[in-house]
Amino acid sequence: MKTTTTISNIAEALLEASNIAILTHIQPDGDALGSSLALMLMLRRMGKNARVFCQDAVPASLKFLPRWEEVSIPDEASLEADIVIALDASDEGRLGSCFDMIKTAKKSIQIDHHATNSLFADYNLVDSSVAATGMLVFRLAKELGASIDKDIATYLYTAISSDTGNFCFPSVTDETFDQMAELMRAGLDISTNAQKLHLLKGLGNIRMTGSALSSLKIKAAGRLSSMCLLKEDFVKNDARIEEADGIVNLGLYIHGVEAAYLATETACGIKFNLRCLKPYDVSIVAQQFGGGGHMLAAGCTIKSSMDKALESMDKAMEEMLKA
Ligand SMILES: [Mn+2]
Repeated sequence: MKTTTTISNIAEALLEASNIAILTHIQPDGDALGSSLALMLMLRRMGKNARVFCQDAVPASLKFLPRWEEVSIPDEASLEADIVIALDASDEGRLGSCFDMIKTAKKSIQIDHHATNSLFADYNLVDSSVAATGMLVFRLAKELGASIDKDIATYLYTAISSDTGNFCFPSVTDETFDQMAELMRAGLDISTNAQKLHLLKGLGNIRMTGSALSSLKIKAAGRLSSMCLLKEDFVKNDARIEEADGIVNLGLYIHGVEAAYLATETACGIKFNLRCLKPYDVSIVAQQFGGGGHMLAAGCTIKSSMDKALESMDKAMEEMLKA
């Protein structure tokens, strides 16, 4: 039976276990890897055998985290664990190939902060009031009596800073800063880590940003911005498709703009990243073209020429802004 649990029950279970497998979600982000590596190191310092598993590789942008190379894909040895604990994964699908380890585990636990969590483990701690899974791992550290050192502080800072948009989202609370104060006392080098986490980009991303900005158009009386990237831009800039991630957000950082999109020419059609400010809802626009997402961030693909796709998208976004 699926049941909800508490931080103290999880701490108790972990203290009794010797072999612990920590799992996190596909396409791991700062919260996923920061939370997982923090828990791994705490448990190892207590003499436990703890490992971190993830279906996908650590992205280059997070390779500043100590021990990132110890994150592995599920293997034979991973099935020996007394406890399998998933972090920051909202549902079975998000765990990818790691979900098999939940299915075969002697005991499975999860800690997460997504309101939509499907409670897939035997014991589930889901608290959507916190900004990051890292904040729940911090509470767990207190419960375990684990001391927080500089590396654990780096991991938890990465988790919390990633999921709060560097402490800008409405999910930030006084507890966020209480935890941060303790991380600072543990020796966190906030400026070096903030630079690595939020400022440093790959050369391909910077060049693609230049190409996207040079295509910028302002429409709908200044309320809509659009950018587009062609296959030849990727070739010219020697950039991979994922190096265009995040560029769409720049379109919203203009006074007066309430909605923005980035159109990217791909092998399967014109891919659109859509963004807007409240009270608008770009997920409805994305759905009109067979895509989906969230209210303020969504995406879809239109199978047509760039010109036709841009025309359809301009019309749909302008309709949204009229409503
Ligand atoms: Mn998260």
